[in-house]
Amino acid sequence: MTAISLTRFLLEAQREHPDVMTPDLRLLVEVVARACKTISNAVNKGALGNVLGNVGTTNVQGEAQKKLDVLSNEILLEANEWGGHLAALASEEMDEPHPIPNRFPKGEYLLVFDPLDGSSNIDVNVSIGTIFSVLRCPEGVREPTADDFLQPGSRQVVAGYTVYGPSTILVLTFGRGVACFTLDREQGSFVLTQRDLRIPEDTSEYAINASNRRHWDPPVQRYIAELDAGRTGPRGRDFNMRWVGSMVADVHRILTRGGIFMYPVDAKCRDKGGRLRLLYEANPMGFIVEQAGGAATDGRQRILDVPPQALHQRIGVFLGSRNEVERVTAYHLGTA
Ligand code: AHM
Ligand code: MG
Repeated sequence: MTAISLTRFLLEAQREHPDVMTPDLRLLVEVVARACKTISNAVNKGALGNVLGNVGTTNVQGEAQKKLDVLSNEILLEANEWGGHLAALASEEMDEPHPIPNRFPKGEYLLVFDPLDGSSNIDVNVSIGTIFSVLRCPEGVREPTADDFLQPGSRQVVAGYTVYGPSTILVLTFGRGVACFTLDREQGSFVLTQRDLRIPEDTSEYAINASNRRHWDPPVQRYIAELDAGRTGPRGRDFNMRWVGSMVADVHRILTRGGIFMYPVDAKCRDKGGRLRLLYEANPMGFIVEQAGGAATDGRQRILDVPPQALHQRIGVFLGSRNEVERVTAYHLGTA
């Protein structure tokens, strides 16, 4: 069978779904994928590329920036500035949106990303990745500001993530299911390796940072206690726990074999609104998970329906296998 490259996949998508996959959107995805190949190469070189360690600065969230965080951000900015497909970019690593320089044409899309997710895993050779989300620039807006990015996740036109792991993979949705591509390093191109990823509705695997247990709210305490009680508890079966600490890797496991991923708002992070960010973590992952048949809530409502108030807003996250996400959401709502 002939291998289907990302380029071919996108061209075919453009023919089949011209209403969504416009030529500019196709170019945008290709440019992001190309930038991710460059990031993948830098990650792969590791200590040999002198890319490990901190730069000595903090980002808008007050987190220490790693060399690879900053480098990945620059790679994505430079790749996306000149193509004419974007109106502006925003990133976890920048306080404010990055305008397209005046010397370049502007397009109708907004790109928002976490250039390198799983920062705490960079220096220890554990999987990390890039998360991105594409929105339409509001009509008539020539100089987008942060406010123009504040659109609910249901308005995303594309979402994707990469995992720089044993192999580099790219997972993508444009609202017509989820496809997975694997980087063929010899050819230098992403090759389609799975169409229509589906998350099983039921699962016996969960992911949560259990060191926060003492900070959890009662609905999360109850849900996890029931899972941990195993076969002799109310759930009547044993559950297994996995926590990579890189959302991209934890979500990819769930896309592959099911599971539920949780980062609830708890007493430790309540003043910040949560741990994970809405626009470039929860929304793109929520879109992908829903497109694969799973569910994504903040504990009470669908993540994609939450109207953002700020570019770097945080939110509680419960996503993955539908029946488990619905159960823990019902515990929060008091309906179960
Ligand atoms: P980052 O974008 O700065 O890397 O932070 C997000 C990451 C997620 O990938 C992961 O799920 C979470 O932070 C891990 O948090 P913890 O440190 O509680 O394990
Ligand atoms: Mg992140």
